[in-house]
Amino acid sequence: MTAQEIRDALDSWSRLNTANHPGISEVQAACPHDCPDTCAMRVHVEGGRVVAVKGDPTHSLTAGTLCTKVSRYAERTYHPDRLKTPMKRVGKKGEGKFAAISWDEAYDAISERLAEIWRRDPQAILPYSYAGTMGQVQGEGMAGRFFHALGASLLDRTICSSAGGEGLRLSMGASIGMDSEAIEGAKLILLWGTNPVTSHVHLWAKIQKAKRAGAILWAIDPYRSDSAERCHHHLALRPGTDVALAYAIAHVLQRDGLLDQDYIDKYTKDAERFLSVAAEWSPARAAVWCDVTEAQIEALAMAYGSTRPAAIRLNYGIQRHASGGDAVRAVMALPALAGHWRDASGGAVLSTSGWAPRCSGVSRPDLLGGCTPRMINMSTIGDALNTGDKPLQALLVYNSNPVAVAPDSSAVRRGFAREDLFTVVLEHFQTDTADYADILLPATTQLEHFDIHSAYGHVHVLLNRPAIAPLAQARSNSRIFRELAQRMAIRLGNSCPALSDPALAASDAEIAYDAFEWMHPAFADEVVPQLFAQGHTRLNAAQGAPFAEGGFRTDDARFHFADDALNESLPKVRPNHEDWRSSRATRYPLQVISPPPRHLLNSSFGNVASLSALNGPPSVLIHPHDAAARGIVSGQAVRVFNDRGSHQVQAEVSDRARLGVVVVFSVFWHKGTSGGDSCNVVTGQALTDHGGGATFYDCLVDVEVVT
Ligand SMILES: Nc1nc2c(c(=O)[nH]1)N[C@H]1C(S)=C(S)[C@@H](COP(=O)(O)OP(=O)(O)OC[C@H]3O[C@@H](n4cnc5c(=O)[nH]c(N)nc54)[C@H](O)[C@@H]3O)O[C@H]1N2
Ligand SMILES: Nc1nc2c(c(=O)[nH]1)N[C@H]1C(S)=C(S)[C@@H](COP(=O)(O)OP(=O)(O)OC[C@H]3O[C@@H](n4cnc5c(=O)[nH]c(N)nc54)[C@H](O)[C@@H]3O)O[C@H]1N2
Ligand SMILES: [Mo]
Repeated sequence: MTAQEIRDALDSWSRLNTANHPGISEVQAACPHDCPDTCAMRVHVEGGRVVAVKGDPTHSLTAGTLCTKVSRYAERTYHPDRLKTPMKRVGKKGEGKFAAISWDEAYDAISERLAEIWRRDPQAILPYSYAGTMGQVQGEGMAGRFFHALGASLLDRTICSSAGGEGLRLSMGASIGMDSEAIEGAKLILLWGTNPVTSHVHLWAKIQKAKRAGAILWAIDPYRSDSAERCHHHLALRPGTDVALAYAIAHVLQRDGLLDQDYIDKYTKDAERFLSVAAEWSPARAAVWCDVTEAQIEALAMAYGSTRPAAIRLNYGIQRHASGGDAVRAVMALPALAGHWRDASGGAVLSTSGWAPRCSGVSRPDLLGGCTPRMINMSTIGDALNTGDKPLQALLVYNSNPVAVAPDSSAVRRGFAREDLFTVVLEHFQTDTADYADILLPATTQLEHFDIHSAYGHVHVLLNRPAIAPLAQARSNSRIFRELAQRMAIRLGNSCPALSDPALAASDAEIAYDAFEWMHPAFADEVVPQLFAQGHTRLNAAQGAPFAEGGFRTDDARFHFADDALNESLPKVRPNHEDWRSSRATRYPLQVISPPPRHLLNSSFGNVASLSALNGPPSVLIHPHDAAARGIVSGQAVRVFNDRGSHQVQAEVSDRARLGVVVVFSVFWHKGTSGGDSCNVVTGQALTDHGGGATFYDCLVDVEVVT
């Protein structure tokens, strides 16, 4: 298709057209959530109202079914608590008392205050956003243009995947890996720091297919997750010790002659340096470090060195610790040593996002006009709001709920409570963060706006056509930032000419066009026509065994075991920030991890009643010995606490938790818990080794009965 044909097709997809279809109609959509599956959806509309949201049977991963959460998307959309009008704060910060105002009043109030702050210092303004929607249009498409035109401080979006992303960049050159769907042909599958039954549920169907065909499944996870429970083997290592385990596997491969020397010589760089460190990490030594048995490591390494095809599915759970980036580098090294990249169903994958030819220019960094604003790490927003000699004065939050999801909630709340901070929140609901807004704006959901998506757990691109008109007075993020740009341009005039750039008036379809390199080979042949014909398409990428002959995105196309630009060029075994053998552990002897429960999506479904019923109340899994030592029995109310805070939950005594490690599920809204504090009151703001990532699962606590 020509560029003009693509633009026209996007324009047509961006329009609501159910009005043309009397009676029941089916609208093609994409799931917006932050999940590797990025499902294709069919939205059933009857008389202008959505009656059902279903999985698209023609999309290979979605295969006609949605997860329980998103099949309730209509319930979430029509929820009585949806924000209906713009509102301004009338109570104290955090109290959550608001009065309705008109859109004009809201824009006036925001533009007046932002202009005043901007005149003193544009960098006193900060966007705060993450992946409430992963769409290119409602994500940074227009919002990024707005903040770049203003020259606002930049947000380093580190809260989820930046350590792993940097680990991939250092070793593979980009966020690429095997096609996750090819896992169904593997004979050995390592689920390493991932719980697909919960957090990547459509992949589970592929894994089951492999299992039925004889594949052996290993889970490498500190607790017996729903996925680990269904594996043949489970290695319950201490959180944050994966680098040592990977070195020990490499140790056995080398010791037992299981290396693919031909692959190493032709397609990798610095393997001998990696292997010389591995030589020091015998299974016996790693067993002590990881707190597992030597026999388990030997068995895992032997299986890995002698089974083909062998696939490793990692996910971001592995990298929320001090060594998160190095854990990813060390695990990705294993298929390069054993030559598993030669097989279409072998290799490893953390993210597939780099296969999609996305344009980073969609948010128009060129509008900065050459200036380089400071970068603020979203994972330390607590510190950023409370310290520093040039304090932030304005925060615009969209697609995120930082008061609940960012680490060290007490610091975050203290920052948000600052009387001199001007906070605007774009939301569907009055979340914990919305409670602190000065101006709260009602945003549209995926059923009410247009978007285009690529994915991080498969290699498809998907369209989302709006199914219904915006509810009440909701407006899409893109529209809100477009309109705010106009207001700001009037106020600031010639002092901020970038606000009058045509990029800030672009339609949603034009933003979608700008989001991808449409002439890239990944879009060749029938890929683009198919996108517009059925609403989703598989890219020409990651076919077969993409790294069978190198082809990594590093400068020399080889896999890199080391990087000499770093202080520590090889992956390093280091203790956690909050190490279980440290003096801090005498006060707080238990490690805590806080992975997602099945029926929450970060904090996004925190208020959907039918899902809350399925999740049950916030709980902690604690090993019977750790429970007995504290006089804890199942069903009791307990406190999970440290010097940063205390989170009240219900105890579930179970050997699904290993000794010394408790599991609290997250992220519940603070105000949805019995004590008013959710799990991030205990997590800290220390960062990962690479990528400045959050270290949610690197945390020491103790647990006691609530008396
Ligand atoms: N239902 C549901 N699905 C989701 C989400 C959700 O909230 N709910 N969140 C989505 C998002 S944003 C993301 S990033 C992905 C996350 O997807 P995953 O990374 O799969 O999710 P997590 O549950 O964070 O981590 C997976 C597993 O890693 C384990 N783990 C923790 N620490 C370690 C460690 O040090 N080493 C090893 N080997 N394992 C460890 C945890 O116990 C957990 O079982 O899921 C997405 N999908
Ligand atoms: N303790 C602990 N904390 C964690 C994690 C953990 O495992 N443990 N996981 C971390 C991870 S992996 C992640 S990714 C982060 C996630 O953190 P966030 O990205 O903040 O995700 P959500 O909590 O789902 O909040 C997204 C918000 O965006 C809103 N939203 C959705 N669509 C739109 C839209 O179109 N417009 C607007 N304006 N708003 C919209 C939703 O209503 C929701 O309130 O949390 C992190 N926090
Ligand atoms: Mo995430």
